[in-house]
Amino acid sequence: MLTIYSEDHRHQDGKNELHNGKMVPCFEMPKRADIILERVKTTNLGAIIAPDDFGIDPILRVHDKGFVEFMATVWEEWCAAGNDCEAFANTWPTRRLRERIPIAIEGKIGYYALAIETPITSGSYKAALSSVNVALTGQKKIAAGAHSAFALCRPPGHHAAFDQYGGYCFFNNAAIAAQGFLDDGVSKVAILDVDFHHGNGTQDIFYERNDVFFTSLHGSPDYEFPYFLGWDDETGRGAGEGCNINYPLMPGTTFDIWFEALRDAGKRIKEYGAEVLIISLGVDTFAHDPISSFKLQSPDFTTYGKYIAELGLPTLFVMEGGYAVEEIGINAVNVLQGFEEGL
Ligand code: Q9C
Ligand code: ZN
Repeated sequence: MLTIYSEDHRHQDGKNELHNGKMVPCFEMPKRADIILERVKTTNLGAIIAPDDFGIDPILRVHDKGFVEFMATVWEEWCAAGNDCEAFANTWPTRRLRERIPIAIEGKIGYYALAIETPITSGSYKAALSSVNVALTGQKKIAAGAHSAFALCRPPGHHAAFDQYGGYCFFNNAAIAAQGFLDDGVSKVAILDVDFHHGNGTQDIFYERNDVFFTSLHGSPDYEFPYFLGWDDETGRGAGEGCNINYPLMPGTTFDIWFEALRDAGKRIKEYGAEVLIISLGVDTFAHDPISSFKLQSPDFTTYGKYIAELGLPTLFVMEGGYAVEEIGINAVNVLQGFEEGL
């Protein structure tokens, strides 16, 4: 399987976040991509190529223009306002406040942020653009006839909504790739999100559409980030009714329960009639992930990769979360090797 990778991910390198009452180093760190790349190499998964540059037009197909402009300029405005730390929000348009975009950067960042844990730094925009290019390069390879590709995206993307960043995500790489397939002539795309967290951003982007089917297995929002979306009564709206399926699962969920939900999701993808599949590949379902609570073991990733291949669809793997850094390469590449075994 071909891997697409860019060194530019390094430009996103935040310092700290709050976890269990302590400031700790950001879980979403450059080493994550380094370890995955190393595993791709040591397992001889296949060729590794650098992405092409697609500019911002494909991003504007799924994200708000004002939001993309904000991402391009936030660091400069943050510094111009006299801040000398990483940029993060401290005020939000919560219930009964107005959703009007402030001029001052302190207000604007609250308007566009969905959470506080994702630091914006001088290199965030550059890293986010490179991650989009990685996903789109994989998408183009598949559009040109490849059966699969691995977009080693970093920073991740599935929490990024139409006009919001957060949850370590800036632009929604998987959603941009899905739109890329549609723009290249595919009529039905499925996105299967196996990250531990609900893919709220992807759901948001396609909620009222029937050309992209979105399904996500994740820790129940009663207990887990992003907390405010991801229940099983969210099934899509308008033309999109029936094209969104969530599997909220209890903390402590083991592989047998998880895999049963995955097989149900796979069945729904087949029923929908998808022509292409995108996997939002988070491996934070691993038992030893420091911020998650599912119980998958490393060999389980191979098992489910093999099942994904049995769906028989051209498949683009887009890297999302996974914070047990030492094992992230084994777990991610196990899915890809399982997929190749299942062909
Ligand atoms: N105490 C992805 O996996 N909250 N994002 C962490 C830790 C944010 C995860 C709380 C988790 C975001 C792509
Ligand atoms: Zn996650």
